[in-house]
Amino acid sequence: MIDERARFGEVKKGKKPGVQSKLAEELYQSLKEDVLTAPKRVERRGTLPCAFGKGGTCCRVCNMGPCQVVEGVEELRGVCGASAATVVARNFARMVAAGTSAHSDHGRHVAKLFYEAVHGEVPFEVKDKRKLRVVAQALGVDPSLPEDEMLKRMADTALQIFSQQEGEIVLTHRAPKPLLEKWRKYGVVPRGVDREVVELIHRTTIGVDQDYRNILMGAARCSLADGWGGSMVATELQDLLLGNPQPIRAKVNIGLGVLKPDHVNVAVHGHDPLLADALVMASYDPEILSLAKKVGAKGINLSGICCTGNEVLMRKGIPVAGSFIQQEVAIATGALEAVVVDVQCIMQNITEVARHFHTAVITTSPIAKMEGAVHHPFDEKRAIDVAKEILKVAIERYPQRDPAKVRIPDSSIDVVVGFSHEAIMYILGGRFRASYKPLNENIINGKVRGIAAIVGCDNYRVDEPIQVELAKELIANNVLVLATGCSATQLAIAGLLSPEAAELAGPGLREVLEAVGCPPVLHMGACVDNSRPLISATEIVHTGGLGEDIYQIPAVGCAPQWMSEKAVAIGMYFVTSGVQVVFGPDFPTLGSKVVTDFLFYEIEKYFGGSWRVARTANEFANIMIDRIDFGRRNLGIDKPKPRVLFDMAMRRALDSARYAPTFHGLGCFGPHAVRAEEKQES
Ligand code: BF8
Repeated sequence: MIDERARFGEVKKGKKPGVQSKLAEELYQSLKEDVLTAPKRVERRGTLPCAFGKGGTCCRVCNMGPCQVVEGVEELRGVCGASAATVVARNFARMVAAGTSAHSDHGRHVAKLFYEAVHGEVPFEVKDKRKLRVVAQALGVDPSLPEDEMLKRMADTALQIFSQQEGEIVLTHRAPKPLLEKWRKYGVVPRGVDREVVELIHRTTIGVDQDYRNILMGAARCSLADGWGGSMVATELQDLLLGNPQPIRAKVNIGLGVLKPDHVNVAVHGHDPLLADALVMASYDPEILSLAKKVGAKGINLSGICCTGNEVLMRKGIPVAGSFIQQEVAIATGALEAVVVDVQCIMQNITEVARHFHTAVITTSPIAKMEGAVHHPFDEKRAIDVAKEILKVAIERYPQRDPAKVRIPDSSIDVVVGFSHEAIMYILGGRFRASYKPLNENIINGKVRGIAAIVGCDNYRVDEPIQVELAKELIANNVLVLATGCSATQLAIAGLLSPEAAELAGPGLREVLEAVGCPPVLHMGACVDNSRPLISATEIVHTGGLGEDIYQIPAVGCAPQWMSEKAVAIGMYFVTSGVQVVFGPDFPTLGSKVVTDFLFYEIEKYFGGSWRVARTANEFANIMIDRIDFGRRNLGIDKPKPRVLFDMAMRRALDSARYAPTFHGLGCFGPHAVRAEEKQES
């Protein structure tokens, strides 16, 4: 265990930590020696991360410590007697609570905005009327109510998901029934997001829950409040307010086309798409354009970083400049007038890099201020006005740009993004019969071996883009890849989000992709949108032929360079939903064998999912393909034989289930209802 931990953070000879690409290396090299960047900080720290902290065996929940504990050594328990298992489980659970709180505070913000929008208090309105009634049903609101009343009830229910003290978060009822019943049996159905987070923090304080299994089941419950609660609210209501992503062409990478030398360049960075959306609209405002022209620029050019970038990429086709580990290099181009940040994954160090350029770092959230930044609070009530004020700050910086410092490489990449779970239904199911049936059939007949989600962060302690090699290996083995977050950006930059990349796929997958013109890696959005693959998995189950529960689908997930606590919460809700999740290049419980065994093996008996750890792309691919093949064997679809998906009796049973107005999966209530709704719109 200790050896495994100690290997993390080692940088191979000739490699640079956190750089991961030639382009980033060149941009970093262009900086003066005295600019302290994150890769330099990794090198200058000169030490590997603390082995106790890494393995989860440092306890600092009281002032008798910090206690560094060692499993199996009686003298090296905590002062209070806490065992390594207790300490490791507590630390893991606290990561889940922190990650859940981050996604859910974001979700609450969106729910509050939705409430204000339907009560006419903010200038936002529902854009996606088609999805509206599906979400209403998922929230337990009667979709046949008059729209005004339905919207108000939806807003109340969405807020209640956070504040509810008892009962079950209603969105968990979207899960396949057998899974929901397991959650009920083991007492992990979340009651309300706030309650689960507060309780988990409480039970992991000094002298409360000391049974590692009980703590980890608490973490499971809290994580479900994230995936099937806070995150799902964020995704679904953002889709309603800002539009449901649909496949769209765009550009990524730090390069010409993403950044424009003759424009005022503004990067949006963080996670909240609301301000970014307003900035997009404000960038076309005649007053703003005329101000930009006055300072000699041709206009305003927006790009994105991290998950705010993914949000505007998915919905508007605004280019993404980079992932988490590219936030400094974007500034190092010398061509950014402003980086507008909201919340999460914004490194404190960007102000250090920005101060060597003319770039303004503009904070906009009252809960996320930074030293060295300009604070300009976002107010949804005057969204466009605030966005214009922010753009004016950027415009003022344009004349200060030093042409001698500008380096915009010629390296942008074309991508197709915007694969919401609904878009996948249309792309693979056909324009007039949105369905996962063709996907299921192709999994059953073996053309598509299975599905792998590559999600999560990139990490300055890692020296190679593991995701890219892994994705290539998976698609060559006929595995369809779904991606979100910074992993999606890495894969986009590697060119895997273009339909032409289908030629890298194995023959079966390639045939399916080329028939519909789809890339082999489907970008499903930001980290908070990991609720989308949950809904897709549920819909695959409901479509039929691949088991009755998510754990039976030949599907697997991974986060090869996880960095944030949010990734731990996401991983845990996937595991608790029945998915095997592979983390790398390390795992936060390796300091306790019993805790790790629980998470890697025992938990599978309860929910069907489990954790694994891998370090290289090869290790990831082996574990993930093995899991997919295991699923295929269990379903009896591992042999290449023609198979009839449904006989007529099954088909009739399925059709009657689909036409019944119950919620499941996407909350579909049958093609007739959708047609009626479309009629209404027209
Ligand atoms: O939420 S993938 S580095 S930006 S935590 Fe952060 Fe990780 Fe990127 Fe989005 Ni997610």
